[in-house]
Amino acid sequence: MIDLHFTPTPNGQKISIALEELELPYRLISYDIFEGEQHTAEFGRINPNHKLPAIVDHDPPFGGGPHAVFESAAILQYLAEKTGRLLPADPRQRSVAIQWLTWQAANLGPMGGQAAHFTRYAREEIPYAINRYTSELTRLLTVLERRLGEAAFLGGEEYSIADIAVWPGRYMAPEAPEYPNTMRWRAAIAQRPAVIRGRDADKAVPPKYAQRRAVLTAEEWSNLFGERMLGAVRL
Ligand SMILES: N[C@@H](CCC(=O)N[C@@H](CS)C(=O)NCC(=O)O)C(=O)O
Repeated sequence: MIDLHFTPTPNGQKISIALEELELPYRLISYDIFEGEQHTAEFGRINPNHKLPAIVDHDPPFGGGPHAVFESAAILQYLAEKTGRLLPADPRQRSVAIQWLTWQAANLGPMGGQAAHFTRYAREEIPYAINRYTSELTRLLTVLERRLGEAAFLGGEEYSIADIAVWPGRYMAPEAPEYPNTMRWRAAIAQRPAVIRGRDADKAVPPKYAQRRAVLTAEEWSNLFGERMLGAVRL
C-alpha cells in the first residue's frame, strides 16, 4: 500500500495519475495548503520541504520498512522503477524521457509557478515580474510545442512519466490553438481512463484553487508565502 499525501493541484495530480496508470493501490491523504496543513512536524518527517505531493511506500522493492519520497519528479521515477513501467526500456529513449521529466521539474514547473504567483497571488501588481515570468513561460511552451511536433510523446513514441509530469498543468490551462501539437497531445492523453481517474482523485477541489485572481485572507497568505510558511522549516 502507498500513502499519497496530496493536494488537488497539477503536482498532486501527476502522482494520482501515475498510481492509476500503474494500478498500484493507494490511500489518498488530502491537505488544505491554504489552511497550512502541510506545515506540521509530522508531515516534515515525510517531506522536509513541506510541500505536496509526497508518498510513503509501505512495501518498497528494496525492503527495510516504509520509504518516503518527495518531489513529484522523484516520485514518478520511483514508481516507474518500482513497476518497470512508464519509462522506455531502451536506454537511449529512457535518457530522453528523463531529460523531459527534468525539464518540467527544473523549468516549466518553477517558471509557471512564478508566473502564476505574480499574476494571481501577488499583493501588488509588479509589471516587471509579470513580464519576466510570462515571457519565460511563453518560451518554454514554445519549446514544448516544437518537441511535440517532432514526436508523439515527450520521450519519443512511448507515453511515459515525462508526459504525466507535464500534462496536468497543460490540461488546467485554457485551450491554446496557437500550440496545435500540444493541444493534440493534451487531448489524446485526456482520454486515457487512468488519467481521468487520477485527475479526479479528489473531487472536493476547493474553489480557491480555480480562481483567476486569488483573494487570500491574511492567514492563508501567511501559510503560503509568509511567516507561517517560514516557521515550518525553521529549527
Ligand atoms: N517541486 C515540487 C513542488 C511542490 C509544490 O510546490 N507543491 C505545492 C502545491 S502544487 C504546495 O505544496 N504548496 C504549499 C506551500 O507552498 O506551502 C514538486 O514537484 O513536488
